[in-house]
Amino acid sequence: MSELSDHPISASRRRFLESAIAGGIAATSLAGDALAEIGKGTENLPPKIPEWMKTPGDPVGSQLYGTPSQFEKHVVRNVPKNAAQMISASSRAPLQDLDGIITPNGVFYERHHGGIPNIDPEQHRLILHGLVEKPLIFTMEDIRQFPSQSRIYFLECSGNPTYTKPYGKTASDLVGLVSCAEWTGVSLKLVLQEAGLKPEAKWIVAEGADAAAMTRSIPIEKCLDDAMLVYSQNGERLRPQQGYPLRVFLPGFEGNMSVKWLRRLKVTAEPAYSREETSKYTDLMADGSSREFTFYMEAKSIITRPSGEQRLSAPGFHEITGIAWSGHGKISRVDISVDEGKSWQEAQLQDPVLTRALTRFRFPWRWDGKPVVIQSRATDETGYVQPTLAQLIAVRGENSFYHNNAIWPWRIAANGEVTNAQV
Ligand SMILES: Nc1nc2c(c(=O)[nH]1)N[C@H]1C(S)=C(S)[C@@H](COP(=O)(O)O)O[C@H]1N2
Ligand SMILES: [Mo]
Repeated sequence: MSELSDHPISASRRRFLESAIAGGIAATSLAGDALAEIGKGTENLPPKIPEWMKTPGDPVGSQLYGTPSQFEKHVVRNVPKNAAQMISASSRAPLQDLDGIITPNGVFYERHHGGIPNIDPEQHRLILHGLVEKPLIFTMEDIRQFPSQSRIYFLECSGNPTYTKPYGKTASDLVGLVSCAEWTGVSLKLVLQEAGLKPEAKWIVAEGADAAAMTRSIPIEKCLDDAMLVYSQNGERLRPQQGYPLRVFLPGFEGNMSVKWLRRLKVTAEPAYSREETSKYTDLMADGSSREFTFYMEAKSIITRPSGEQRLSAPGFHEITGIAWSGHGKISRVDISVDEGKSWQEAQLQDPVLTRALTRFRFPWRWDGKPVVIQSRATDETGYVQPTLAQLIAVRGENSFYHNNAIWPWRIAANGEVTNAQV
């Protein structure tokens, strides 16, 4: 309660919260002989002393690089079943098991087109050439000599989820190709100033040092705005999966453009029209034209708890919580519906609400035990409102593959089981 009451909330909202929670939490009362009852049949429950209190635990440093408790083994990346495609495939973050807005590095989503290269940073170089006054080649040490900056941003694949059915069962199946971290590196603008851009410079073609040599063209405006060259993630060096030792990071743009294992930046007058911006990462519209260079990830949200394959233990108080984000800036509000979208109520946004980062939302709710459909709808600071799947298809047709930012409803059955309500 103290966390909720730290926020400036209206008296009527406070009354709602208190009545929603009062008597609704599924804890066992300690009145009467309950304590003696609890301890029956096990050595570890009150009033007995649990076994882990009777001898000292493992020594300090018994794990030189810490890992989660053995009881959290299920909180891992969500990997597709088809092992044959693992070289060009993706794994998803276990969104339904995570709290807050930062994705731990070990479960950050992955998308690789040619596997994960094993790069020795001593032997890695970044070449900057093309329409520049002074072509340059950098070692990792050179890159780290620039003034650094740290920023919290989400990264999302534009195929999250694709338009293609089936849509999957859990929050991770659906939109697990999004994660959020604190990124440290250098402003790309600063590095470009070192080389000096020629007046004709309009695009920068970034190339990865992976077996796919993945290549994307970035408009110069973005390169001179908030684009970064990143070498650290959540305080430690990038993981190999995330582009060690160096990647481009383009806040709010589709994940594909944040080229990992970055080896080359070529300044050009035209885009490269590489595979990843023609054959892939464009969308066929209903009239036969193609939407290309769909840079921005539009506002989106998902309820992560309760969500697919979870189960509400009993009627009573439940917090509805999830994440919202927008490539255009900050999330300004998230609304929740608990009646199949007929009416909406505003959720609380957890501080900090950062630009182009995940934002955590919370909504206190009392479940009456009847079947219900719950869903969240994000609005960003530009006023853009997250659409329903039907609204999205009405605008974009059925041939699209990327940029599905539809509202995602969950159905809760009378027995508490949560399933994907979007058939
Ligand atoms: N060199 C290179 N960069 C790449 C890719 C790749 O396969 N090779 N995949 C892209 C795609 S499609 C996405 S969504 C993001 C995924 O970044 P992550 O694996 O760190 O989550 O990286 C992008 N950068
Ligand atoms: Mo992607």
